[in-house]
Amino acid sequence: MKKVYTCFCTDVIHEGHMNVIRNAIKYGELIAGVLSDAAMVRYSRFPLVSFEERKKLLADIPEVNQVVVQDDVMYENILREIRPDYVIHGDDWQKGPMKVVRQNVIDTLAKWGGELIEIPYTYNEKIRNIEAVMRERVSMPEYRRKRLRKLIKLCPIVKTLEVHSGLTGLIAEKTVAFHDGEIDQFDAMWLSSLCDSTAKGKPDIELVDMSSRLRTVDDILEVTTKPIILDGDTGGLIEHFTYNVRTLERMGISAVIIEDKTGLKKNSLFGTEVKQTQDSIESFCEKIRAGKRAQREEDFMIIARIESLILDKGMDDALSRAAAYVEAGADGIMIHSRKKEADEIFEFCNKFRKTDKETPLVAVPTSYNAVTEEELCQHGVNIVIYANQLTRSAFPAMQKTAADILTYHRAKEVDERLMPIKDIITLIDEI
Ligand code: SPV
Ligand code: MG
Repeated sequence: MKKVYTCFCTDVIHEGHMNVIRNAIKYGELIAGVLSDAAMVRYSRFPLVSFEERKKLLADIPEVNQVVVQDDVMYENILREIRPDYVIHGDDWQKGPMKVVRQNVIDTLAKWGGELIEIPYTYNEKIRNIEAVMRERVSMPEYRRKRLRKLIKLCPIVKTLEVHSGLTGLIAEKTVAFHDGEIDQFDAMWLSSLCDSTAKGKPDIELVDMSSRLRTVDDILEVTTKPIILDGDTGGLIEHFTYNVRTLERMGISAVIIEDKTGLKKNSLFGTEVKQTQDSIESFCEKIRAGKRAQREEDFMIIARIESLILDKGMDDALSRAAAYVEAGADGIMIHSRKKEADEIFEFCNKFRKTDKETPLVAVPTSYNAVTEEELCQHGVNIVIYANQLTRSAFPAMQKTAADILTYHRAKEVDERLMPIKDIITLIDEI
């Protein structure tokens, strides 16, 4: 009997999947792969039902002979193990990001003369509706909010990109990259105070108030599904912070990060060039405790951001604050640095991890940007935030375009480097 392999990356089995299955069994006995949760979040879909349920979904189909776990988006390892005569898949992966995965299947099967069979992808109104409902569901507050905690467990490091508008939200949501045979995308979004303020042409001094920040949050929520970490600045007055915690939870925000500064907040990357006052440990712990008391849902996270290294207060101060903030109930610690090298971040993480193996650590490698995700991960960092790179890339591009139009008194010279109109109008999905 010939062996046929197909892999599923889905929370529901619909008639499109059944069509693949019915075709598969014409070629031999069917082995169905179920993509692991960790692989599923690497590309395309965040699972809505548990891995066990997804496995059972396949095992319950009479035509399926055996169910195996596929740990990688790429098929190579599982195919080497099973050595199927055929892999069967819908022809929808011939275009778009999945074509790299398709090529990986073709190359691997060629090693033993196996064959890829592609059948026309079933795409009707009913399937379109099922997929739209699933997509909608992942964006709902109760699903989105808890997704960050799940990602911390599933991913070696949660890759988080700055967003400050619906458009930048779409970029964080949809960008997929291939490198060294790997497919990758961002896991979460960081709603930076610096970039949100900059987009509004305002300084990063808590001048853009929470109502305005929440407008931005809403724009992003409307067009994305990935979890949001909100830069909560100092958290403001305790009475305001507790109120905001509830609002953020209700909206489906996964985490707020508040920094231990007080008075007029200035951006951390100014360091000691400007006057910045660190809050006392007691007062900041009180803010954390009040926030945790106000919170209604367990999955929401309040992450404490330590500014000791930014303000040259030393490593011991940073470490004792970290311990105190965790004791007060912080669900994570963000340690910030404005050094060019990652040494002080590594030192902090190593020392922190000696006594605390669990509390998630967050790093923002803006100034120490040569550090790799792998290095951060090796030092116990759970979340990496690329805090402002989209804003910093868009700004000079727009300035240059404006200056060139003024210089040439027409738009022809700038047009070559612009996104075609056709592309920009198809960038946004219609419902
Ligand atoms: C932000 O992005 O607004 C931050 C990070 O708070 S930093 O700008 O590095 O202070
Ligand atoms: Mg900020």
